[in-house]
Amino acid sequence: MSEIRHNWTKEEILEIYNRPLIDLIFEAAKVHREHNDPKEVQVSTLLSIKTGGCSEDCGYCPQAARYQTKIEKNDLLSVEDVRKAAEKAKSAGSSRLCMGAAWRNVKDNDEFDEVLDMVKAVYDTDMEVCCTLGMVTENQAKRLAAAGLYAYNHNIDSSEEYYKEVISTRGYEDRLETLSNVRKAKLTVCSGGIIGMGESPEDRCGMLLTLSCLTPHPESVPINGLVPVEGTPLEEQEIVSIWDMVRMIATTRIVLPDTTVRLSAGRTQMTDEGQALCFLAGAGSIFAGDKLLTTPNPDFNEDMKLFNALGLTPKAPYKKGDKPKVDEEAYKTRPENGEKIKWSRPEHTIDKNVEASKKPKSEKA
Ligand code: SAM
Ligand code: DTB
Ligand code: SF4
Repeated sequence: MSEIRHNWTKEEILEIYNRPLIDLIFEAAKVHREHNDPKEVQVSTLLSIKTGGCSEDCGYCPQAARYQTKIEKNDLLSVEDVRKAAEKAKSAGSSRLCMGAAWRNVKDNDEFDEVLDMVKAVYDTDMEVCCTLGMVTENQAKRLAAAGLYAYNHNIDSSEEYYKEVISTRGYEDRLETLSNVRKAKLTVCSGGIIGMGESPEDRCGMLLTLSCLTPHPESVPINGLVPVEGTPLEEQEIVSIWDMVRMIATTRIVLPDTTVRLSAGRTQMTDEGQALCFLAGAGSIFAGDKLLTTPNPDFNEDMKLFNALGLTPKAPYKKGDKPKVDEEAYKTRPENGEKIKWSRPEHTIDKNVEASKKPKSEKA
């Protein structure tokens, strides 16, 4: 059985990434089979509970308020709407609901209290519950855990060096601080990144190095192919090649053997055969449903056809970890003097992002 290592070097990871693809896939498939049942794939459904109007400047993101994108903005959904969406996702075969909010960070306010009730409502359907709400304090993470949250998604997105090229309104260390708060609350960690933003293989391997230094390793690592969205600074990026995607999935599989590698955004840009190679190379999870947060995703029935063709089955909830216990009093108690989120780079801006935010809508038609 391959060892779980926290002492990988960048050179070792790059050597794996650069292997002849045919050898890389074979090795990754071996590691995958040692640690997981390769016929089971965990299926998650995304639900955007608050869309658009975000104060951050993430260069890939259609939800940043400063870019002129064509998304439909929405205030926070109701608990009832979320419950219905969870039931629908569950009956379609999803075992996890991941709720996303276009927030820089969570605040100890009425909206967060509602999110906690949403977590409890989804928990009551027996699905695994995941949230991605931006930065959180330790207390906020603990309240989410007490409401029945199973996983928190907070991506590091790229290497520390390349992160600065894409986002200026927060630093890499801010992301790592949130991941540490999530761990302190005994939640499972979901953290990965995006390829196709113009980063180098060294950056991709740098991201995997950061993830491999986390103790324990994240339970899940989403690998997103950039979806270039009109109006964002990265709108003109070329779609990442399938070979790069397979290479990244396989390298992640080998470096983090016990982690669930999620083949995430970018699947509409891939063929069935390309996705099959990703499953062979160690992808153990997908986002299903015809929408990610704001961009399209393959139709659920198409995914099930692909599963049938490959002999894959959706994984049952809580197969890799115990169902959390809810503590109503703990999650309903708001702290009196909530801790403030720290911001490590308050003066920093990125030219590319500033330029994109100044472009008038008419230039984009
Ligand atoms: N606001 C929260 C945050 O930033 O953590 C949660 C939502 S945010 C949209 C979740 C993740 O989606 C980002 O960290 C990024 O990795 C991914 N993402 C956003 N836009 C994307 C795009 N155009 N293509 C691929 N992945 C994207
Ligand atoms: C993740 O790594 N990918 C998902 C989920 N975590 C939240 C989000 C992908 C978003 C793609 C762009 C959009 O649909 O807005
Ligand atoms: Fe906001 Fe998250 Fe989008 Fe960044 S990725 S702009 S934090 S919603």
